[in-house]
Amino acid sequence: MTPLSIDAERLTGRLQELGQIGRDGDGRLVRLAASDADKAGRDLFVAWLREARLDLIVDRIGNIFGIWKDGANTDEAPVLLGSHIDSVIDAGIYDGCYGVLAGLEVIETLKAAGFVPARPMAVAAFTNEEGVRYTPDMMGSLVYAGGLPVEEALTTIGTDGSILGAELERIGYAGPEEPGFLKPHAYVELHIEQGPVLEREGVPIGAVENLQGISWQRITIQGDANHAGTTPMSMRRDAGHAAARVVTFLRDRARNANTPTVATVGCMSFEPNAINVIPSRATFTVDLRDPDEGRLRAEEAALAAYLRELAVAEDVAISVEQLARFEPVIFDRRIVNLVEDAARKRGLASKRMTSGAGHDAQMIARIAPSAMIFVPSKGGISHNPREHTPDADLVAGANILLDVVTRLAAE
Ligand code: HGY
Ligand code: MN
Ligand code: MN
Repeated sequence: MTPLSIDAERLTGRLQELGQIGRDGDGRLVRLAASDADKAGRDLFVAWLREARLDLIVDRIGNIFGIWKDGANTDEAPVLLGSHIDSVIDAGIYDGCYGVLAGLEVIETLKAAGFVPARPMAVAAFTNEEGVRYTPDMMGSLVYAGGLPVEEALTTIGTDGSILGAELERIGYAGPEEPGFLKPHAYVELHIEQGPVLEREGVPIGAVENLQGISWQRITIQGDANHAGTTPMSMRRDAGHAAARVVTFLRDRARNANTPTVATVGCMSFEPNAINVIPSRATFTVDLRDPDEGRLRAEEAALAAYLRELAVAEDVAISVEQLARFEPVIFDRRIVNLVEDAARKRGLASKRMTSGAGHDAQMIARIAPSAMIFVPSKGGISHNPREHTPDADLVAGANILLDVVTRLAAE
């Protein structure tokens, strides 16, 4: 008997359609949390939820839920699918959106096939997974899982000086429901790998068993502005140079460590930012990650020690603000086995792997058995408009999600 399959054209067509929402004047995809572009993407997703005749609920942090109850025992906890539709700057079209639209696709496929689930099913689009405009990342799912009070999250000030709660009100997604209103029986998130492993090994399905720890910091170095031409090198308090030393310290340490540790300085700004003025201030971010909590702590301690030495050596003042800190997460073994089992039954190879990226699943894992399914990323590229996954891989991943969810919904 041919196994049930999702509607490939509908899924890939919607991915392309949503992928056009939130393009800026240069054609870049910039759908930052709670922006007008995010609103437009949310509105399109909500329209598809209504078309699918799902119950629509929005919670106070703007998480959107489409819930399918027909015939199910509504006393039972639902199987939850989902991801996010907010993006980074100049993003690809698959990160997050693939998991949200595949979750909806799975529900629509099961409905059309006359499947009567023993328990309800729901698909969620979580607010502000990327954390680019408001930190921390995975904010909507973190609030949903009880890791951050919603009142505190709503007061978050963005990189543009906006306030998250006011922005959610403005775009019409400050919902009434308390975050955490629905306790999932299980959560499964389908996502592009965003790394090179699956493509390099020619494996179509990743059974994600764990996710690495994340540490985000904002560092401010205060020196002295002075004349670029008249100030001798020995008399400078150059915040720009000190910042550059931190960047090379982090990179050299991570590259030479021979561990999975990764370190990234993604944002940096100088003041007064003038060609002939020695920077008085440098503000930059540090993203440290490692699957091992002990090593991640050691990396944070090494950076702190280096900053203390640097402050003395460069005669500058250095302050640090923690923006996000999440420990590594181990996903639910049973669901990981279901993913491998589903792949085997469809004749697909699968590989157990660690997620290098953060995902909403790491937050929902705090309140329900959770796991993730990866599909290959072309060239391992993501957070980049060249992000791509072939349709055949997108469909294969969605069918594995379909099979896993069918098993979970029937129990
Ligand atoms: O930062 C991350 O790993 C995710 O894309 N928010
Ligand atoms: Mn993502
Ligand atoms: Mn991302």
